[in-house]
Amino acid sequence: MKIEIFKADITEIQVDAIVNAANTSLLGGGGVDGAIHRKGGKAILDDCVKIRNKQGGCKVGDAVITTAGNLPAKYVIHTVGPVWNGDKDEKSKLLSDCYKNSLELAIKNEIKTIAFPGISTGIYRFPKDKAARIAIKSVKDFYKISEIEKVIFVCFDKESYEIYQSLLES
Ligand code: AR6
Repeated sequence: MKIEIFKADITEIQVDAIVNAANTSLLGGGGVDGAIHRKGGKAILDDCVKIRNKQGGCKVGDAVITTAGNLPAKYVIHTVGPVWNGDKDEKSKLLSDCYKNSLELAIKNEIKTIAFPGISTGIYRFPKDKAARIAIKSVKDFYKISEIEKVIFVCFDKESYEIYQSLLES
């Protein structure tokens, strides 16, 4: 498995699956979620509604998969990160679950290349440095990671990009 870091807009990345930092309703929102639904079009929301009707949304730490609609990726994996409130252990475990459950779903769908945004590091206020450490460790330690060819950490801002760069270099 190869790890890459991009400073980019995740909606423009051509991989088998991009991951969305969604909320439990799966009905869209701001941040990266808003961008994915806006650019991907209605097909993504239609799939989300079907999932809601079947299982009633998505729990924090869980992941679901939909079409990527008009985006260059084939699928969107929607995961729901925790809202940071300073309760380190519980929130860190839930954030790690987001990465693990997204990868599990990727493997089930024969996805070989996957791009993650910094889940929870925007509106949900998870500290960027802590979140990046959890993201990298969760991916590297994932028990079936050899089945994935490439993981891209997509950073939207320079600060996040530099954090990932220094963590991956060390
Ligand atoms: N490409 C890549 N990264 C992005 C993009 C983009 N186009 N846009 C934002 N980011 P956030 P959260 C980065 O707030 O904290 C929504 O309303 C952003 O800089 O999107 O998990 C949902 O519906 C940040 O580093 O997600 C939920 O209600 C990271 O993506 C809530 O926000 C995550 O920021 C989820 O909050």
